[in-house]
Amino acid sequence: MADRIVSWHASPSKPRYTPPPGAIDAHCHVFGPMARFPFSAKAKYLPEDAGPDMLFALRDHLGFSRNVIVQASCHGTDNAATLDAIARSQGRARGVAVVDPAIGADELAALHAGGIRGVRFNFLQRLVDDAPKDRFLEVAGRLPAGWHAVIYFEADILAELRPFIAAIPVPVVVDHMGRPDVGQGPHGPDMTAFRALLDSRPDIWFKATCPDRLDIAGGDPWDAFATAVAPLVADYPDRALWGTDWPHPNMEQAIPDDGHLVDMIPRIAPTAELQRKLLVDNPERLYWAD
Ligand code: 0GY
Repeated sequence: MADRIVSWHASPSKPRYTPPPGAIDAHCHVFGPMARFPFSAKAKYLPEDAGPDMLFALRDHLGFSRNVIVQASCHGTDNAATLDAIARSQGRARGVAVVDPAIGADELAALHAGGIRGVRFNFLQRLVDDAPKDRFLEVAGRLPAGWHAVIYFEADILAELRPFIAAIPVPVVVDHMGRPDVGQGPHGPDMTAFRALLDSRPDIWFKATCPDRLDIAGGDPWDAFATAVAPLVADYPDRALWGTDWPHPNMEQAIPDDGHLVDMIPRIAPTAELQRKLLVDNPERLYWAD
């Protein structure tokens, strides 16, 4: 296998923006440590260790209070590293698991006890070997009460996924807004299609995340991202979440400064009320309801 990848900034700046008390970074991951939590044999990338101590130090440095840790594809369906990080957080982290759809009720209950509140269905071919919609729907019908499905896809397959998304029997959270081309602007074809999806169900949420992935052409300070995403947050203020995406899987080429990512928040959510919804109220409803 190839060398292990470092995809995170060595010394992120201190953001100028101060998040509100209780703020939640609702999209981040942990990698390993590999000696305790080996990566999946099917992993498409092999990262260096980026464990809970690093994550919690970053949380404090950026002025956040809590994390939602999303199981990264490099750990496959073994959620041990994510659960270990949640267990070490002293109640300040919850998580999203990736499961074998054949998972049983006892195992789902154990994940719930460990702080998991959703499952992730990943449709990116560069990250996973297969994405069986029928099996995803079957397990989505058996999730513990209060859970949701997180889906990760790119804009070019949104139309094809619409019947699948319509059939998901629990609330849906879309990672990185389904990766629109933000260069098209707030009312380009990708954002228009995404708004149509949001309008199709009242319980579809989205992560207004990853300017570093979606605005590669523009780059930091990611003006095109701000221009395209601020109207979406304004129009759907009760359904937006925010996260760093640390440790930025696969972002070897243009590793973002996490302090700069935090400084994008007032550009996509310009009022204190919007910021409070984005960073506290909305993720609390999804992850800390019980
Ligand atoms: C992200 C994005 C990516 C990777 C993963 O689970 C993962 O490996 O989510 C990606 O490469 O686009 O949200 O972390």
